[in-house]
Amino acid sequence: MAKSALQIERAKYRPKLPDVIKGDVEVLKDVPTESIAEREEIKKLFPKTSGKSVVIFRRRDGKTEHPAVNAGVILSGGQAPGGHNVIAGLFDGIKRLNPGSRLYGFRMGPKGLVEHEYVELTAEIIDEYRNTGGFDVIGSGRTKLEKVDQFEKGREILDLLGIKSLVIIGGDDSNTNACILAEYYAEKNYDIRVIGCPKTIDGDLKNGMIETSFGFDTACKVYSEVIGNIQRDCNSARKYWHFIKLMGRSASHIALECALQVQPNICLISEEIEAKGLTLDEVVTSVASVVARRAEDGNNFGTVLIPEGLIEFIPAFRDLIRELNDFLSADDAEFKMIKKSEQVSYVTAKLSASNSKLYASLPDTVARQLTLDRDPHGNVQVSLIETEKLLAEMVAAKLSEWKSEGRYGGEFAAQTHFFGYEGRCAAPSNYDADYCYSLGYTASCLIGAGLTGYMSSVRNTTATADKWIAGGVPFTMMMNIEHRNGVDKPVIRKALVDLNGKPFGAFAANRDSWALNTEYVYPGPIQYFGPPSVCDRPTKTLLLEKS
Ligand code: FBP
Repeated sequence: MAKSALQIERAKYRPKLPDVIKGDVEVLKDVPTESIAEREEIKKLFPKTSGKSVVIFRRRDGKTEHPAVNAGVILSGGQAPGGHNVIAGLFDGIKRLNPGSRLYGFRMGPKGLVEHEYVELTAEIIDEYRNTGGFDVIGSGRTKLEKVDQFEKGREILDLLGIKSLVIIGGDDSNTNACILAEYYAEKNYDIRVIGCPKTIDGDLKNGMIETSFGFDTACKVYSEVIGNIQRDCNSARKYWHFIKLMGRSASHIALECALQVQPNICLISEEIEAKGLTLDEVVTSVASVVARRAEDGNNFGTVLIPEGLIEFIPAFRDLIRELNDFLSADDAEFKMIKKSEQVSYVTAKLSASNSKLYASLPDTVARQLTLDRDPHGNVQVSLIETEKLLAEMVAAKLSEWKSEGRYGGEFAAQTHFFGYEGRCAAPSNYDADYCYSLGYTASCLIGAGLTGYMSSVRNTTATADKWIAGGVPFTMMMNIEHRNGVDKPVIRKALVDLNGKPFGAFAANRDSWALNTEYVYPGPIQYFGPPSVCDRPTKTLLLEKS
């Protein structure tokens, strides 16, 4: 396989590990935990896996004999930089437990487990993928593991391969399913344990025990580099407003982190828009007002960052989406029979009066995008909704209205962008390379300790890697009950942007100045070689949260 010069050098990088897991470990257990909400319901639903303690590993001198283990690994959901290093850390970790240990990768996500598609991951394969982006070593997929027959099909292959521990690398939904699987196998007394790893560029799988999900660091750095380049272009040509939508699904963490890195003129934060109960027209008016004020200074250019999930946070849209979700999950077959050209009017007629009015008022493209297939977890695929175009068009319309009233005298030309796939498979930054390798290695320690129902947890990551804390958090501790796909379900709670948190606070304190003055920062590309102050720097979000 041909390789770039950077790939060749980067393959030699040795990810840093926390000191505590460099040798043999002993397990320290804290007090029993409870779920974050709906405690009684969660306890009833997960009698075997709830109530466990948080565990922390401490270094133990000497070498304990450990039998060889066979482990399985699955990459689940969207790609995130560093996944290969999680697998490499897991591989090295189980080999350290016993060189006779073996690792099997299930292909193309949870589907590989159910359909018995797998590969043994040998040292040769692992070495090919160290420190690389992507999930291509085994592929990923969004099959939802939720049915007993899937669990049983999984058990067949796990038994056949002698696999006693399965590691599922995924986001909140995939780890929720990992919890359900762990509970099922424990309840059935099968000799199979399930461990999770926090993955997603969205940054929304975090809490007191999980500092960040892997991939967030690299993806934000890639987007910030490109936004910085656009800002330089825009400050050079001085003729375009760039509307930039950023991946991240519901939460605005990516948009906020990029804003902290590049200091754009505007960054919309969905969680704030929801808290203020703003309408779409109010959002458009706020953007148009900044455009108009900058035009007064002769600055007919600027940047607007838009979180992918914005539309779901505008209260009227949220109600509409909720009704659409329930309606589509109940009447999907009937809906699919309707001719494409008639779908919008069909849906309009089915909705309640207020939702129907809003739906009918939308441009046809956006109305259609709102009814596209949900993902297997019942979420709207927000990446398919072109909010950046919708906003750019609506701001243009508002400005021409103001122009005709003599309230605006500038020039407005918009460019739209959507950044998501550009960053999801980037070569991991040092932070992600180290964090991921440590998460995988920690997962091997959880396997060595015979634990199930835990997510691998590496903390204190703003310190140097030798001081990181490694351990495990019970899945159930992060759970609550939410309304999904028309029913109430136990799920790991998504972390949205905290409007009282320091990252949002730092943004809010500066945004008025960034709006009017041109204070762009140009972060430049990720650096893999050079001073640690540049190469090992975590995200601004994490630094502020830990400050
Ligand atoms: P995960 O939550 O599975 O990590 O996915 C992240 C993500 O990149 C979101 O930001 C985005 O909305 C979604 O995946 C897009 O997924 P797909 O490419 O499968 O449509």
